[in-house]
Amino acid sequence: MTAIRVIDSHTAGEPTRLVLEGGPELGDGPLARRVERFRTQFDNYRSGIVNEPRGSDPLVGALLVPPHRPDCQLGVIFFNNVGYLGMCGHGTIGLIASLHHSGQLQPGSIRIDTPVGAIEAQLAEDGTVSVVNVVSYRSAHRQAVNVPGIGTVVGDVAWGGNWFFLVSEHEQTLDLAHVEALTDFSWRLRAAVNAQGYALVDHVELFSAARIPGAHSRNFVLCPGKAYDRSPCGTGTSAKLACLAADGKLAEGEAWMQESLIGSSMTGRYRWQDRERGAIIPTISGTAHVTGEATLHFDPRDPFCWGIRA
Ligand code: PYC
Repeated sequence: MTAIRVIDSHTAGEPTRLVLEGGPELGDGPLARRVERFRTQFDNYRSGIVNEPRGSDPLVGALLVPPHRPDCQLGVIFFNNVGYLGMCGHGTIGLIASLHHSGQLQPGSIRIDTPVGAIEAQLAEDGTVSVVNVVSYRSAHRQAVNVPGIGTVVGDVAWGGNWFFLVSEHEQTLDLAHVEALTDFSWRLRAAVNAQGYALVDHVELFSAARIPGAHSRNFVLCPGKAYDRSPCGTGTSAKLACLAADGKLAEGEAWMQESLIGSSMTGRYRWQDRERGAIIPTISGTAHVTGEATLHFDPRDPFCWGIRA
């Protein structure tokens, strides 16, 4: 019987399951290549760890692996209910809080290899985690997308470690009572964005006015597996920072507090990597709380041993 040791946490409401022991052996080489091995040879592990009956749709898994880049101390591959993520901001904050909880990490800085580049995480004495993310940028500005049954929606395409379509002009109400309508709108929008030439976009991010004190904006982020992000989404906030920087709406070093649909928050800042090209290096800060430690059992006699798949 396969046994996998995990630590569960949540970052601003969004859950992360860190695999400490018993995960698939992906060999060596660049992490982008190891994700392909995960996808093609061990996808049952992904599904068994995060899908029901052990997990849930919003749960993001984090597999610790040896780093490939020589300047990194750790490597991580993030995955969700339908596939794999390039990077995950809330997941990195959860990973650091979990390693601290288990006594494997003390306050300070650590460089982490991911499939989309090296990141740096800093754990402060008060438990705040700051993640210096991969270079982020906007690749398309004010794209008009024709969404069947909805009409024209205008938004930006941006990279923050995952691909996002970011929309500020819409008539949706960003609160928990409207999750179904938000999900339906964003899901249809994503299909239209993909059909209109942006095939890689797998996250949709809607914005509205902030509600909590100090926040600059509230968001709703629909993830690739149709679950919405309970946190403000670290990679989504990085993409937002890239758009704000490109529009001259946020200065280098200035704080941007992003509020989520559930009223939790993360704070982002950026510095220019290449101002001409609109490339920024974002830093996202937040906190995570450990919610459990467990050994997951995978019984081959269990018909749902490797998760319930759509
Ligand atoms: O925080 O970057 C993030 C994230 C991506 C998907 C869910 N959370």
